[in-house]
Amino acid sequence: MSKTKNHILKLLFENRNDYLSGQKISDEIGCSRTAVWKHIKELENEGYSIASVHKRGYKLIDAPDQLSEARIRAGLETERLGHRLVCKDELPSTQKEAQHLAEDGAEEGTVVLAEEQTSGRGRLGRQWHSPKGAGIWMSLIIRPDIQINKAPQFTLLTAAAVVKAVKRATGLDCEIKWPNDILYKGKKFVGILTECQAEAADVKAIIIGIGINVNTDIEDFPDELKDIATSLRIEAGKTFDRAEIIQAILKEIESLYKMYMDEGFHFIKLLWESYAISLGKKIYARKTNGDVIYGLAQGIDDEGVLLLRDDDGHIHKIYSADIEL
Ligand code: BT5
Repeated sequence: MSKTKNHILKLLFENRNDYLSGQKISDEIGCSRTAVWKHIKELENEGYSIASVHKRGYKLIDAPDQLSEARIRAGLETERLGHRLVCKDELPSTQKEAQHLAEDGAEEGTVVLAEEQTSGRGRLGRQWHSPKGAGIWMSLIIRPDIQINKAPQFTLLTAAAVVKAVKRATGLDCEIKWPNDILYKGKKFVGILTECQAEAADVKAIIIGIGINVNTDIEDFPDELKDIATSLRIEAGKTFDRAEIIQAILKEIESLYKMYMDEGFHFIKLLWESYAISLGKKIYARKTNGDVIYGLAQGIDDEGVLLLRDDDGHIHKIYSADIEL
């Protein structure tokens, strides 16, 4: 979408309840009223419904459910995150795209979004099912000045932020399964993948991938996910505005990130623990090397590592595993 058209759309979204005169738009953007009119017509052809009333101007009535830059920016309350938004119809993986952008020096706060991912991925090369228009498939680049051993803390920070944001945007209370799953009534609807670019022990960039099933219907899931996955629409019985959820997530991540940089991991850890379902329960941890440890999930340590006490009282530090409750 051209820059001018994007700007007009942003103004329309920001003034959704009022008419905006053609003159005001052309003054703000610095183009002629005829050019404004032309862009409005183009937007209508793209599916936007815009009322146009003589002497009053234009008013946005309805917009296609599409994650455009203008739609997300209007109502975005962050200072830095989402400063740059890269919105694509289709990508193999937003994570891969964000990795490339970060290598090329993209600034902190850059967000990559796709309506559909053709090779969405989870941890350890697993697939992430990302059908068109049904969810939020996004990757955020941040550049905290930390050592690499602290990077896993950002998975927990993100999970806590997403739980808060989902509650704020939808009213639903969800829970975290260590380290990176967010569940509603035991079914997964969010996955988080945190990847790091580092030089020696210093973090250069953290790429936070977030996948959320928002308006997915049960028949959209492949058979192997039907019993274990869910979506906000399935649970709440209504369709949600994905842009509002993205805005809420970026805002919550920004505020926890600031808290983290000012005060360290302590408060994030407490917040995360308050949402965690596995703590205090006996669980199986299937480690990446295939070993399974059974024990009591005691808590997480200050680096976000899961502490599991086996029946002999031995404490295992679990860095990466799948948890079965
Ligand atoms: C994750 O991995 O849960 C991390 C998923 C991160 C996805 C985001 S989307 C934006 C960004 N771009 C990417 O390419 N990825 C990130 P893991 O813990 O390994 O879980 C993967 C497992 O979750 C799969 O093996 C399935 O069992 C299940 N799964 C796959 N797609 C799902 C979905 N849409 N909803 C629920 N569960 C799913």
